[in-house]
Amino acid sequence: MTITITAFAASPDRGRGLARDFRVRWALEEAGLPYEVQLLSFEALKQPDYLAQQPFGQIPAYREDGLILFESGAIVLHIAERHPGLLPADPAARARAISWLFAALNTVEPPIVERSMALMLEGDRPWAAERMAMLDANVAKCLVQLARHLGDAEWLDGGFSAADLMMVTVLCRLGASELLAAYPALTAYVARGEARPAYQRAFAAQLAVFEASQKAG
Ligand SMILES: N[C@@H](CCC(=O)N[C@@H](CS)C(=O)NCC(=O)O)C(=O)O
Repeated sequence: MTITITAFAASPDRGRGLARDFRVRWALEEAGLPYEVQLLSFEALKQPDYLAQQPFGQIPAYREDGLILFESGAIVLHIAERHPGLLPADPAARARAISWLFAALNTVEPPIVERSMALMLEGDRPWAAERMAMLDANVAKCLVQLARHLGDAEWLDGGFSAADLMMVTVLCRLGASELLAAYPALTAYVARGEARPAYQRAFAAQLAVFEASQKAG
């Protein structure tokens, strides 16, 4: 089986593990699957041959022999369902882990991304402070419930799963913000994810691409 994923040739996240190929790399590392990476420019993402793989012209896409997938969540779930270590064997626990995987993507990620975009693009607008207060509150609403659910458990539901992988990548988008720091249990949860050897390998691989792009100019 040959697996190829797509990633940015020069990632705007500067190799900090935020671009969404990272979560796929991490899942592949957890599953012990070797993979190749096709590096693409922003321009190449919008070309018809790539749109045939990823209809929105984004990274990541995933190719596994004849199969082509897109959407990082669907790709991580595909890997997790076929390889041990990312989903529990018990059907009920497996279904709960998948709920949390969707929660990371559909409930927690959107307000975090909306806030990041506002910080990046709207900080100089006259209404920025008022809007930021609302966006912070939306994120905090998720974090308070997530921290309540996690309590002093290590992972979201029993052992580490694809749900934790996804949730940690989503929370990482908050960086060192005070929003996350207000919840020591969540900060420790993210640190546990980041300490996993598979995370470290995925991070180093993504960073190496960015560093090479800088050297190449
Ligand atoms: N929902 C998609 C989002 C993919 C996505 O937003 N990718 C970004 C990088 S993290 C991208 O390719 N942006 C370039 C663009 O939209 O032109 C997924 O999870 O795979």
